[in-house]
Amino acid sequence: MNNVWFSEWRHVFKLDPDKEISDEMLDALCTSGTDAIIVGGSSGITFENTVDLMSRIRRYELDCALEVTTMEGAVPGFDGYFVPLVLNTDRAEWIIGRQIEGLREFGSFVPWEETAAQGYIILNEEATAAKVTEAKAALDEAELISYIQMADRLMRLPVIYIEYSGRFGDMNLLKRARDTVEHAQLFYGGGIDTADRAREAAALAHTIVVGNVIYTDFAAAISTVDAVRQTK
Ligand code: 1GP
Repeated sequence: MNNVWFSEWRHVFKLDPDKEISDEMLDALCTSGTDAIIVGGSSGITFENTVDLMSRIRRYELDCALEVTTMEGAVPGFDGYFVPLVLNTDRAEWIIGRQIEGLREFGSFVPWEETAAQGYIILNEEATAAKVTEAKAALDEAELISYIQMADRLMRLPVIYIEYSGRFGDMNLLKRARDTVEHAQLFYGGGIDTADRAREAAALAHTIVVGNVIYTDFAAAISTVDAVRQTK
């Protein structure tokens, strides 16, 4: 794994600009010991709600990165930027098409040192991102390994993101992904809603991403931080 701005991250909270979060909750998240906050979501992202959330998080001393998924939500001022490429879709617009459009518009403003592509492999067909991108989520083990080899060895993407958003994933597949990855930092996200699940996923992925449970069971979300701290 390369030494990049996110290479030390083990635990990350993902906050959705389209969802409400109180100052008290944001304070608890940002002082929980998590390594970073990623701002991102699949719908309802605007310049205004993204700037608003960024400026509230920036009061705290932790990394805050934006996952750029729309032109409207491309906001300057974050510590880092991720550009997702959805690998397991046949629709080229989600692999490089929209990213090219974004670069035509904003290419000269991109802080390249703090910007990284994420190779998304979406494995929950019910996830909004899977529906929007028409991801082929039902990959078997052999197919998954081919995607990992493509992303890790051929494309040399810095991040491979195993995405089960909304559902806890198949840890056997995650293990195969981990066994296959040689260069990329392996992110896992999806359905981490207890300390045990956080521990299980963090034992395999380099970085785990905790999202939805923040909005449904806040205490459980906070408990995932310590759980990851206890794993290597
Ligand atoms: C979503 O991977 C993240 O992009 C986290 O998933 O919301 O299911 O925790 P959850």
